[in-house]
Amino acid sequence: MDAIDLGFYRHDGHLTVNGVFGADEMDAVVRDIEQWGEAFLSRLPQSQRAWYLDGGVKARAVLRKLDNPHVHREAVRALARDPRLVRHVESVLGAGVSVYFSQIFFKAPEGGGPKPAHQDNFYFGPTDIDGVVTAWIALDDATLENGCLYFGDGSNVGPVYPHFAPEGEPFNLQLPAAVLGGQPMTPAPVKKGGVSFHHGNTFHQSGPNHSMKWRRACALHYVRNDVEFATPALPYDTALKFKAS
Ligand SMILES: O=C(O)CCC(=O)C(=O)O
Repeated sequence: MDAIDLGFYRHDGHLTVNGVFGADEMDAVVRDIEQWGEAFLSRLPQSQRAWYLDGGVKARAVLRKLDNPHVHREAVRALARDPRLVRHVESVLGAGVSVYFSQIFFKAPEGGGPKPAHQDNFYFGPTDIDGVVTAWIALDDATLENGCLYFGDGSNVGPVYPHFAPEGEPFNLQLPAAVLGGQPMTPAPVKKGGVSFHHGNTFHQSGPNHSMKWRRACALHYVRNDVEFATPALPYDTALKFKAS
């Protein structure tokens, strides 16, 4: 297996590696996540619906995301410690890495909503801005039509900017238009089983799903084992940190 192109990653702040996992492996994870999602949705209290449901799909209640699948599902822990993935993460961060936080992003067909531009390091507030990399695993093909990620090339070398949250959505922290103005955003389609890596400072966002197909992904937010989180913008439970190597 080829080594990750570190020069590209450090210059652009993101990198896509296709074929890390097989399509059949992704299907098995999707089946497991669907089961979990159904049970989760049936128990979801009214007070948490705004956080978890996709506001873009009006006809039915569908999940936008699930938090910390690495805590709840062995199938995701297996991905998190898989040497085919960890070797790439370690070549970016150095030896000894953990998953600090993880998310399943569902983005349902015909309306799954966009995710506004943000920097993961604003959410997490790490003691070393270069100590965090997100491995975004494509559980389906992610395309321009179904809402792939877009990245601000080179924004990884800039600062972490203040974010704002719209009224009633304290979880939806995002970069202000004044910061985003001069930053072109490059689409990054990924094949099912591929992984898109991004630096914690890299601006990124995703579009709405205009297609008839799901765009599901599992985001594993890795951190080098010596990094701590001094200024998190949301409450993260450090006890859930999972040592992958
Ligand atoms: O999948 C998405 O739409 C958003 C992903 C994201 O923000 C992340 O992985 O950090």
